[in-house]
Amino acid sequence: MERTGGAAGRSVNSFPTHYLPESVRTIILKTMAAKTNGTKAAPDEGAEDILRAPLAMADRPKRTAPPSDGGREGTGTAVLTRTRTRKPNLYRVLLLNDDYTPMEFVVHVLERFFNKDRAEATRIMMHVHQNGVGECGIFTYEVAETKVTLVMDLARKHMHPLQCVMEKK
Ligand code: TYC
Repeated sequence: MERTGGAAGRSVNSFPTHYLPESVRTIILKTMAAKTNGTKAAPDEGAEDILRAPLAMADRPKRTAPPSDGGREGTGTAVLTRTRTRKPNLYRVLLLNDDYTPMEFVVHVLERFFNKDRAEATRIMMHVHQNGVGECGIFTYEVAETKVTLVMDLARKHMHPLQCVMEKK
């Protein structure tokens, strides 16, 4: 009796890999071909490679829906996939000391744009005043860039020479 979903009589190409990234498909098909013709896949071509696959895999666009011929039944071959997530690059936002920006303005900047309370803002301002540079916070690229722009725009509007910069962590 013919069982649907069985491997018997099915070609390698009937395995539903159309929704997988090219790199995964290649590995699965190589593995299945090796099983079908009785040879062993080379160590660097086997399914384990999916687990060691470069991050580029995750960057490929993922297919959301199979084509209209529908998903075919499985062939008994396990499919190993792993999606990797990347930690975002982080940036320190720094204030630089100068001789002219009023201390109260720097405290205000720290409260307004970096959500510091008065005590913490004063501590950071004094640290910058005494050491030349100090950290306001750590953010992803776009957030850090926005904060630098907001600080610099407000400083220029009030004609203070305050400098705010970001540096990659
Ligand atoms: N040094 C400034 C003053 O004496 C105060 C100041 C602190 C300026 C921190 C900039 O980032 C700064 N008025």
